[in-house]
Amino acid sequence: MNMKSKQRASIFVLLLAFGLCLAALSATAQEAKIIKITAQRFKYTPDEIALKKGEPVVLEFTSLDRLHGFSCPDFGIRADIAPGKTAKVSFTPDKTGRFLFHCDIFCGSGHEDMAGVFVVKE
Ligand SMILES: [Cu+2]
Repeated sequence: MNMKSKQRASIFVLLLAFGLCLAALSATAQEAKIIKITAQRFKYTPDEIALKKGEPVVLEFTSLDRLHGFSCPDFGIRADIAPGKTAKVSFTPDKTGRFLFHCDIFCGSGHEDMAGVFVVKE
């Protein structure tokens, strides 16, 4: 090997090592689980959602009719769910139990019944 090809070879090895490090890093970062939820007068589907304590999730809300809200005071999270848009809410449950969520934007008679529950287990 001449000088130039030696240099090229060492650059190649460096890039390869760098790439392997990046791959290892992204594999260890915990992937957030995506949960799709639809909102419509006057329910969420699904309305009971099983979660694991410490496991990050992304809730992806879409509305099938009009503007709704999502609020879960126990985890301090909320969102507007507007038709034609996806509302994303990221969180990691840090406690176990049953935690209610509800619609916090008045959407008609029946609005008070628009609710669901997170069931968080160890
Ligand atoms: Cu509502």
